[in-house]
Amino acid sequence: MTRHRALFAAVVTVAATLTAAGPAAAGGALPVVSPTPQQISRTSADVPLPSSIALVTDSTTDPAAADLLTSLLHDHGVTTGRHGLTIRLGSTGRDVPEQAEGYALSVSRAGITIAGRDGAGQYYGVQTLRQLFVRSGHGWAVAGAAVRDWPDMALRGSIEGFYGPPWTTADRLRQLAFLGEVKANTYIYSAKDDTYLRARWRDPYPAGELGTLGQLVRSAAAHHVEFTYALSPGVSICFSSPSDVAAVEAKFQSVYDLGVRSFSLPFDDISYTKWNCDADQAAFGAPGQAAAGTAQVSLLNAITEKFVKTHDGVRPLQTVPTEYSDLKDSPYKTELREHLDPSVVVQWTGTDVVPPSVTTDEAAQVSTVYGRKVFLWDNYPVNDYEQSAGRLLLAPYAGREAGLSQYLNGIVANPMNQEAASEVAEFGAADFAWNDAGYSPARSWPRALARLAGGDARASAALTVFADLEHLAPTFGPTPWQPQAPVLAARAAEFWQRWTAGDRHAISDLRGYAVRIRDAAGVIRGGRVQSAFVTEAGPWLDATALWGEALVTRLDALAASSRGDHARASRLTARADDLVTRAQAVKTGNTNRWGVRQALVGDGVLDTLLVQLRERV
Ligand code: GDL
Repeated sequence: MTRHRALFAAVVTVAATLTAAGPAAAGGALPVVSPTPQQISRTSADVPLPSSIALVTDSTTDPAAADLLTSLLHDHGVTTGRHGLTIRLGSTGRDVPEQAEGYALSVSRAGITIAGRDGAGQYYGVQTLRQLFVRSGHGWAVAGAAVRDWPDMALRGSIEGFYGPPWTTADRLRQLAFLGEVKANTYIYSAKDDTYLRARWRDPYPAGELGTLGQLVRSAAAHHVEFTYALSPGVSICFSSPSDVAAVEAKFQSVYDLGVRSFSLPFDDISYTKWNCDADQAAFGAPGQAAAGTAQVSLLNAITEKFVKTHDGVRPLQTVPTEYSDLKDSPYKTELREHLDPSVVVQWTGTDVVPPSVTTDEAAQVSTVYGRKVFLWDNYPVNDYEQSAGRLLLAPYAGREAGLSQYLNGIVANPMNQEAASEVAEFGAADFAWNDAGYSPARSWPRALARLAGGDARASAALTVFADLEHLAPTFGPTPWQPQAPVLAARAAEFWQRWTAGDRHAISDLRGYAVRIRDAAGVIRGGRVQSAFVTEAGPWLDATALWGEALVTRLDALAASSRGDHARASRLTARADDLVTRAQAVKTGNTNRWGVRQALVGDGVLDTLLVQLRERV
């Protein structure tokens, strides 16, 4: 049993409350399920999957859940008919949790039952069943288990809220499917450089754009994801102008007609202490923080009254206040606290735009300041700011305190311009938002990487080596909140300790890891890793191969010089110098706000190690 399996089994034991039978019952440890279920236990041996099963549905069965179940069964060579093992899918059944989106799942020789509190619950029950399939001879079986599960936070997912090239339609479709897979229910469409959302917010969509949006909205629904449409009028709106208020309504109406039922009016990153029209001075007084609060509240409350409450099925309006990254009370926040309709959901990024951590104390304080639970806009793994230039952010989702679900109504991660690479951190964010008490970065991160590797163990190991070199998580200041290359840094420290003590075998141990760095790109490219990730990470993979080869060569030079073969040592040193020059010359594509930069790999650790090794040759 691997270490993380062992840890997981321990959690399962604690969480198991369903039956007297624990994980030790027939069948052994259960497969890992992500997000970590609230309650899961082994109840019987694995149930062999016959070639045909009887799928029992009723009027409560959710169509998206039924579609997912049918395709899951077909993918495992099973046809659905009237005979065979019974699978029931619906919203009726014993043991269904009270919580929205909850579900109960049981697998035994008597049949499989998935009962959801609602349609989403059924869908999530199927997503769990998907992870209980295990190989059995030439066919498949399903692990005998009982699960009762529900999310701790009501809103979970991502906000496409970064600057720079927005995601493509293919990126967004991939993201929506991913969110459904990790039981996340929210995608907020708020790309800063999408001209119809911000710069030209008043302009109606051309037919082609509407068609594409409609496709996204349908795809979101098929994955039980709420497509939240975020219009940012703050750059030019005249708050007191009835025609501008009507323009917001018209824009919302145009996407309501496509099926959108969740809306946001973000006011982040605007100048709020000047008016965009003279009329606002007359309506709200001299510009300033309090006046800005009054003006924004007037729009948010008007849209709540005139649009949200008059349209069937529309969720509470969301907003991002202009002051979104601190805890201090202010005249602006006082306006929001005292006058904003209580139904409006307020977003907050933490104690900074990119905070080093988010604690329950902070979340409790901010809910006092805004007079409501807030919705965390989590600026990780976004990489649109200077400190993140040249980087992929592949470290675990970490630094968020267990217990936040009591104070937040949800978390959305703001991702990178690279969609597939963002799924590593987003996987952790979804896991945390589902079950914050059961969350551990050390358990969740390897699962995120294994998922990206398509279950390919070799590729997963290579991705782990690569992600260590893309581990630095910057803040807006000089100090990162997650360090660069912690595994390589620890290996380098151990190497120097042994080297200084005169242990020459230290070279071959570090060389083994250097070979893994050198070969990681080839293994990732040759394995079952998600192809979009391989494309996005291309420059970083190219650079990693060169840096790895440089490290191998430097270690060979050191070995040669310690044997007294100085001619070979100096040949290898020259070769390593050339590899370093070539590695430093690898540039990112122009796919970020920061444009073309050096593709950074293990910077501060790998380059330092190479310099230190050169000095010893
Ligand atoms: C911000 C912006 C966001 C950007 C992020 C990181 C919020 C609410 N707004 O301030 O669009 O991606 O910083 O640069 O975070």
